[in-house]
Amino acid sequence: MQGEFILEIQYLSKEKKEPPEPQSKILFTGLDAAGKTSIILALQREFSKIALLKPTRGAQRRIFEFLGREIAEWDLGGQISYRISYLKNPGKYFDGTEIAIYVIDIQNKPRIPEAMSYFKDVVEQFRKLEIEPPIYVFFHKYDPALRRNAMNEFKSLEIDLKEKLRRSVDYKRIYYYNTSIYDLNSIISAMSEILLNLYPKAELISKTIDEFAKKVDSEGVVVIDDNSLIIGYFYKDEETKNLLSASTPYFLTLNDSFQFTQVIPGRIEEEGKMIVQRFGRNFIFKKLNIRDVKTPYYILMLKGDPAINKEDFDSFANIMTEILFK
Ligand SMILES: Nc1nc2c(ncn2[C@@H]2O[C@H](COP(=O)(O)OP(=O)(O)OP(=O)(O)O)[C@@H](O)[C@H]2O)c(=O)[nH]1
Ligand SMILES: [Mg+2]
Repeated sequence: MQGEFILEIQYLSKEKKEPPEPQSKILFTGLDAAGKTSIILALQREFSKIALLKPTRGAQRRIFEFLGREIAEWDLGGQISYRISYLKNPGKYFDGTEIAIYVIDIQNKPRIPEAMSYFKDVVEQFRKLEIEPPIYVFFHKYDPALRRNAMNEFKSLEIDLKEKLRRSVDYKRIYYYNTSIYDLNSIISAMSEILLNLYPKAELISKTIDEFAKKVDSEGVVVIDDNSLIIGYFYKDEETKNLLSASTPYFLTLNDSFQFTQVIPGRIEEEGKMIVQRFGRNFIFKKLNIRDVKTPYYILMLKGDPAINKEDFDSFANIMTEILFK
């Protein structure tokens, strides 16, 4: 009994010595119907919810983990009455923002002046609070059909908007992304890049993945978490990059659908491995066995030979565990 008690104390004091990483606040803001909640749901692959979306009421918060760090995601409903209340109480809504994502519906041209004006208001709040988080402007609803059919028109709108935004505020760190929920990769790569910037170990992860790819003779490797966020990758060339980034969200979705499927009792399956053969190569999708984590990580790789040596794979998973959680 006594032994157990001591163990518990040691456990507690160990916990105390290593406090969890502080929370990072990431703020989604912009006008109503810009697509903020849809972007968040698309990353969670909650597609059925997107179709039924109602305007967000006030500030909705969600906490999720990215590489062991807690991220507090604030989705600020953009209807005018809410916007007024946020601006009246900036300390409550804007303070502590580490990353701001400002979403603009690029298809709704009549509302662009209103979107620019609220952008200025948001920047003004940061200034008042004496914080200077990077602002990522998403030119959203930049749908694939639009890119195909009205490329020139939207390119010039984009250039014009960037120029106007730049001139409207005196603010250093503003970056731009074109996004659409119909091009999931646009959202995944934007959000992954943004969040990886917060993470000092990103480079080490990248190196580890490079080495693993070489060892197992793979043309490309992507490691993804359960929020569809890419935590590291290696691509041999641009073509591999395009092939892997376009297919990543579909492997995740397919994997989701299998999780709800009843498996025949007694049949053992190999850790959810999926192999798709195309273009004379193999896309291999597999769960990564990272110890002691609540949410799963996955790996998608492109290889000529579909076999992977189990030891290489396990040793990669072990190194990743060391980097991520030690
Ligand atoms: N065409 C297109 N429509 C989109 C896209 N993203 C979202 N939408 C649609 O835009 C509408 C508004 O999306 P929401 O995500 O509710 O917008 P919001 O910014 O959260 O709005 P508030 O909660 O009121 O602030 C929905 O009907 C979505 O289906 C996109 O990339 N392309
Ligand atoms: Mg919303």
